[in-house]
Amino acid sequence: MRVRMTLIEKGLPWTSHHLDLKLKENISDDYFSINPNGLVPTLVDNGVVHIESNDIIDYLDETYPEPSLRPADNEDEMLEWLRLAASIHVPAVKPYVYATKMQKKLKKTGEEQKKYDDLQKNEELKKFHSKHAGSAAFDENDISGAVNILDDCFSRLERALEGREWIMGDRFTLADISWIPLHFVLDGCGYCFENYPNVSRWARSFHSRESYRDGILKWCPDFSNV
Ligand SMILES: N[C@@H](CCC(=O)N[C@@H](CS)C(=O)NCC(=O)O)C(=O)O
Repeated sequence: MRVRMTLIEKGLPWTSHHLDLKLKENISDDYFSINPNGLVPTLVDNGVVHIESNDIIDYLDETYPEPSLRPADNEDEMLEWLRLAASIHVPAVKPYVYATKMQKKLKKTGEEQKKYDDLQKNEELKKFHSKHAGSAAFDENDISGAVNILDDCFSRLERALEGREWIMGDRFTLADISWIPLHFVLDGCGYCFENYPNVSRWARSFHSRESYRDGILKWCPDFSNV
């Protein structure tokens, strides 16, 4: 979602190779040879492979500078928002999404699990996925642990958006692109945004952007229905 939004905002052409995670299309020798974590997205640009969505959007904005998706100053603060989004992915976002919605839909067969365990070398991801392997399951504790972290982050975002249209001020930047998919996905999983009026106003603003419609909704009209 982040990468598509960035490509659209910058008017860059790309070829999509969509992987269906429910069909475990990411669990293959071919895909792990491109992305050693077996995660989407991956960008191949001029024959060079790029992984990690927050790094990819930063790379795209550095490499194809116009129109710029950085603030005129205070770039460090913008990059801090990207780092924060990346840092909560495995500790909070994934557990919340799996515990509330996806674990049954993404359950691996014994054979798929074996293939995954052979291919996956990243210990953090191995540990994460072992929590819904076989008869194991994410539970209420996973949800409450995740919610504590998410509440901290969205309280921070709420303060940052006080009196601002976008996270960095007047200009729409990579900080917004980094956090929009989190809002979309978590909202679809039932995370409550009621206590965050500034975040809700920000969401109303990004809902009218072409990059949101074509980079997110076109591919996934409603995350609560996936
Ligand atoms: N830190 C990674 C996280 C990517 C990620 O977790 N992608 C999910 C889909 S949103 C995925 O590929 N899940 C499959 C899996 O966990 O095996 C990034 O931002 O690129």
